[in-house]
Amino acid sequence: MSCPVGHHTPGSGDPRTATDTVTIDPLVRDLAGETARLREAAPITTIDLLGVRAWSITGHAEARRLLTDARLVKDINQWEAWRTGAVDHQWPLVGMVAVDPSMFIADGAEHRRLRTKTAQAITPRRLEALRPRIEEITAALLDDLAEQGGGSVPVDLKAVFALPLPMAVVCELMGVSRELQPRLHELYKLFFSMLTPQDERLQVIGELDTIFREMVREKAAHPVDDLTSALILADEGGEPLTEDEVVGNLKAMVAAGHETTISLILHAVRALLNHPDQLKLVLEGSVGWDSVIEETLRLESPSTHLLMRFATEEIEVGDQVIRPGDGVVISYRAVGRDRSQHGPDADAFDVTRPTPIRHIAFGHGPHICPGAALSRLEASIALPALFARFPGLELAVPNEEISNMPVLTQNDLAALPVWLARPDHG
Ligand code: PLO
Repeated sequence: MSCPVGHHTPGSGDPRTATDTVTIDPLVRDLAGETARLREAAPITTIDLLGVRAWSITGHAEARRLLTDARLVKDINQWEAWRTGAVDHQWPLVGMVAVDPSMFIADGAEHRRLRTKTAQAITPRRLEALRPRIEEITAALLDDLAEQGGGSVPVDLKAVFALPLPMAVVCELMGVSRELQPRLHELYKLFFSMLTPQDERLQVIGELDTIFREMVREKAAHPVDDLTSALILADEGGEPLTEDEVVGNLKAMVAAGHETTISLILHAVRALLNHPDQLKLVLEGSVGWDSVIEETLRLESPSTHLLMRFATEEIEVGDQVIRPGDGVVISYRAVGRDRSQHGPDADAFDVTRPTPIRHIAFGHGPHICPGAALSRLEASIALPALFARFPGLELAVPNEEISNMPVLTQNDLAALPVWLARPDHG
């Protein structure tokens, strides 16, 4: 489908008239090629997102600068294409930008009001209390893996390990019941997939709303010890969140909390299995798991393209001018491979890079990922436990056969088939 954006005055910096636009493939059939094209156009280029033009920021320094620039906002009403109706609910990516009020789309003081309580609940210090529970969930999933892949069959590490782990953790944190988790995953899969017909996606969005709204009402009546209940309860002095805002934050947390960490875990495992020399350094202890995690985040940012911010004023970036009303996407996968930031070998996986690896895969500025520490904690428990339990882990398909999901915004693998121990190796 396409949503033509018409009738605009041409100009060299107009995202709707530039000629060197990179078309983003919704089915992600050649991510390497696409990232390379974007990076060649660094630090900024125009992109075509299913018929809609926007700016894509691909330079590390420029992304950092723009992410703290108050002239770029999250308020969709600042988007000219939205105001004019050129983009509407028929656009397959609408669910990424026109969402409930939540910290994800708020600006300024309103943003702080929506975000503070959640952010404070998941600081590195507060998260230490969660560590034993994450270890327990991990151990149980490793048992499931052994059961399913113990014989002479390969097992999909995504379905049995990388997916249920972050899903269980974020759901426990927010107080989402265990029974709901498989359905939620189904719904989010349909939500993100660009193969889902748009009318079905809108139904999915409706069902997610029903599920979360019921949950919030139930917890408002009977608050328990979870983050959703904490968000409902009024703070002394502070302005309480409305039901819509709690629902919005809850949706954002569950979506971001499971979708992204799956990607981190799978890309780390895949990279290590493709680089046995580096895996050896890690298992010997000469390189830390934190280096594996940070290098994976840099090279394979779970967020390929983050939609979207809108310009309220003219903003110069490189030799381009972003105009008021334009949409701006941060293309994090390209940003992580910016050679002026990471050197000529920016495309290589290398856990021995000097630390800290200064990537911005978790964003930067006021919207920097509030769950970053949780994600790092999950990966730092899951990865060593997996390799300790299955030292013979191997990819069960050639690397080139591992494909991405048809998800435009997320760097999400379709599956990661592995041998826990290859039968012929004993
Ligand atoms: C998912 C749909 C929700 O209704 C709103 C929402 C909030 C946070 C977004 C998330 C959506 C999609 C995945 C995002 C997440 C924030 C971080 C995460 C973009 C749109 C990333 C980085 O991929």
